Amino acid sequence: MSELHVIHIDMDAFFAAVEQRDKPHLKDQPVVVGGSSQSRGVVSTASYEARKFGIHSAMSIIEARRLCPDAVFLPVDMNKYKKVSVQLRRIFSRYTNLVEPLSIDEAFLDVQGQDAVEVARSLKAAIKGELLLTASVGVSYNKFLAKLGSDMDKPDGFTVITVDRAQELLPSLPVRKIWGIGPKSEIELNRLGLYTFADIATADVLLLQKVLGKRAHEVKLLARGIDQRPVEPNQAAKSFGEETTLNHDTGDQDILLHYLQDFAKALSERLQVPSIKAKTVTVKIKFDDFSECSRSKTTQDPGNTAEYIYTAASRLLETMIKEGHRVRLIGLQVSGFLMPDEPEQIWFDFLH
Ligand code: TTP
Ligand code: MG
Repeated sequence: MSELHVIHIDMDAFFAAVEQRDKPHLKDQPVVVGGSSQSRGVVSTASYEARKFGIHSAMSIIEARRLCPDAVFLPVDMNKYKKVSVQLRRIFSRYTNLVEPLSIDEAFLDVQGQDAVEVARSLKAAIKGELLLTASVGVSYNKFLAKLGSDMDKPDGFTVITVDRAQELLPSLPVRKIWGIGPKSEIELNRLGLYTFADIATADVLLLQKVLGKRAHEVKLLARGIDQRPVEPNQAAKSFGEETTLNHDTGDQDILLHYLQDFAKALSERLQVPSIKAKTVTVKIKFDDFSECSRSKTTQDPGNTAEYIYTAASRLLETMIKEGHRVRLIGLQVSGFLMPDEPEQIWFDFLH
């Protein structure tokens, strides 16, 4: 589908821009926001003025100080940036429900049926008018090209990539601009003589597989500007559960704990792949007289390891066992999800 309907928004120098907004004397100054104001830690981000000195995210603060001793170094004020992120999402939600947040300062919007260019303009204006911040926006007919667009004209950028524009633009772009091609793959592709999107688009898929494995086909399509992935809004919080009816009814707590351990392991794997954390653990039991009992524990400190789930579950089980009753079914459930794209979780990802 070639209709322009996907918008990608990415805030400019997000943490630093929020600081410059809130401390007007820092406007137009090199500002570095980093893990620590002392000489340890790494740069979270740098204002565009500081980037001119070569400072960038993930660089050590020591190196940043060396490059620009006169820059203003500020600690990370995560709670403040999270609040701005929430305000930003409220603005997005005025235009569509189809919002897929990618990180604390970045999201895709699907605005099918509306004038996407008009919506993108209005969004930028709302962000500037209400949050006093600038965003860079890409508008296109799929996610890959919208994201490519938002990155092309930073800061305060506005790029529309139509089918015709994609045909002009894509062939000469370097391979690292393809989604998922990191520095390592870039070097390996270059070694095979593949430097541009055009090279990838016309390369033998078997050759690409040497570097990209299963992704070869998808990358070849991306290089031609083809991307079928839909914008996927946050799923409402759900639950995952495992349960089993025992072969023989039992009152033996060790056997029941063993089941909980297996369930905890399985559930933890399901949570960890998409990097979801759960706040609530629930144990369910059916007794041999068919009576049922279910108890939950909700923590302020969500987790997704087998140990986290099992610890909560085993404590719950202790309170549920009834003297003289055997258990015929046992189940374990996790719910109250914290999705990976929620700001807290994103920050967690940065730290680890
Ligand atoms: P980005 O959008 O990658 O960067 P940015 O908004 O600072 O700058 P740009 O104009 O290039 O988009 O990341 C958003 C925020 O996430 C950034 O302001 C700080 C934080 N962050 C880190 O803490 N560590 C990192 O390594 C990166 C890349 C970002
Ligand atoms: Mg950004």
